Amino acid sequence: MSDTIAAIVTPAGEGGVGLLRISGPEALALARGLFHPAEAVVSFAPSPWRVYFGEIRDPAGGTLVDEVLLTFYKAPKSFTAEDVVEIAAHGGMYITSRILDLIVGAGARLAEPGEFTRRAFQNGRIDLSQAEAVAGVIAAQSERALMASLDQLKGRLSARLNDQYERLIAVIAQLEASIDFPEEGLKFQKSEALKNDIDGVAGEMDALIESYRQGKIISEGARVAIVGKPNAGKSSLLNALLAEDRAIVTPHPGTTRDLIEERVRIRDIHIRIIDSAGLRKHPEVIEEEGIERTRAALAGADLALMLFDASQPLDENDELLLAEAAGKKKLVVLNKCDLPERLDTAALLGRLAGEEPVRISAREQTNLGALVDAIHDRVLGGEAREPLLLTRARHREQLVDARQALSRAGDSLGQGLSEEFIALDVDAAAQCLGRILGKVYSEDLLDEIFNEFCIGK
Ligand SMILES: Nc1nc2c(ncn2[C@@H]2O[C@H](COP(=O)(O)OP(=O)(O)OP(=O)(O)O)[C@@H](O)[C@H]2O)c(=O)[nH]1
Ligand SMILES: [Mg+2]
Repeated sequence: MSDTIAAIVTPAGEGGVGLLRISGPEALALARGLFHPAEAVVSFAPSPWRVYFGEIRDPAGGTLVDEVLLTFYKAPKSFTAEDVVEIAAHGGMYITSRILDLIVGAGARLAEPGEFTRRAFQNGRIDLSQAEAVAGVIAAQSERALMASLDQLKGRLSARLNDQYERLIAVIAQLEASIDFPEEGLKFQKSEALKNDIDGVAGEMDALIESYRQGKIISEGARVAIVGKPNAGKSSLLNALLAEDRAIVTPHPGTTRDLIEERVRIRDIHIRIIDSAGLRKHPEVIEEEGIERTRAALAGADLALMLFDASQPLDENDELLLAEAAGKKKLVVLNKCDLPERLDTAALLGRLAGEEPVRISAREQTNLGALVDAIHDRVLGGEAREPLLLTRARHREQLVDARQALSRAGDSLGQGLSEEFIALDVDAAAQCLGRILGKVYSEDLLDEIFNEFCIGK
């Protein structure tokens, strides 16, 4: 039997409305001690899911605290699947905390971060991936991020994972049937069918795992580092993208010495864009530290904007850039296209096989639209083949483990190893799916997940 918890669920501060939530077996009894409906009744017995207007009064002395609206949600049709009372008061810090004090004084306990959602999970109203999606929905900063989390909250991801789970359980059942009747063994046909079942699930898992890259960028944003030799126009480009004079621009190479990080929004993606010190083969002492920071920024970036000065021939500093950015996901940008071209672009592109450059002038702000489109496409890396997006590292980790277990199972099957052996790996994969969905969980894991939540959620 759980106790009754309460919290202010709207953010701290002043606003039109401040909402308090009470959840647990005593929710209604507690509220009845404090709430006095406007329509005189002998004993207040609210119908569930209806809104009542009235007053909160301090039971000790009967002083008026606020005029409020009260709603009673009867279990199990409530956020937590327990009895819930919500009180909409005026949104003031003093008023809401005063009402919360009264509720606690009447016997409720202060809710911990995420505890309402945790109860919704523990009472079986939602599974664990749906509970996590609540945090994603609240944190969403764009339409796509919201859609990805709503898909999870509405159970589309759960439905898919549950389906995979059931299919793996069916495979295990077949394997066990063979274990029980060893004289028959795993007939060739049956083994082929099992292999197909396992491969089918594994293929779906691959697509989901792959979707995490996009899901993460959509929900958390991407880091884009502008890198190039001194004077290539990196700071000018940062300023052009921000549409403000953020970074100092001078004709002297070596102007920027430290990292400058700013946020821009490119369509529906949040980007942290980083301007850096120019890469120079023979830096002055004071530049060395800056170049080290450029390297660090490059290492941590999801995309390197490789900036070349098209009005100058390729030099040793450009060579350094080519070496430093090798193996990075990149977008090649040719700057200063307002000046006569002196860069041998054909030779350069020959060394950057497959890269499609964008020609701009950061100073004249030409072709920035095409650059922005290219950044967007490159960061997202094309349309995902999977419409559902994974957005949580925890889900991805479990799927990767599940996928590996299925590979082992497939190999064992191919080698004709014993059914017990194969079943063990298929079971391990199913357990991973179970951990995403919360079929299996530890209190520690729940603590970790719900501590990320705010109080009142
Ligand atoms: N003509 C022309 N000049 C540009 C363009 N972009 C930048 N410049 C000029 O190039 C010089 C260097 O520009 P910055 O933006 O400071 O270059 P940077 O890459 O940040 O240089 P460092 O910080 O020293 O590494 C300045 O005089 C700019 O006005 C451009 O598109 N066309
Ligand atoms: Mg600069």
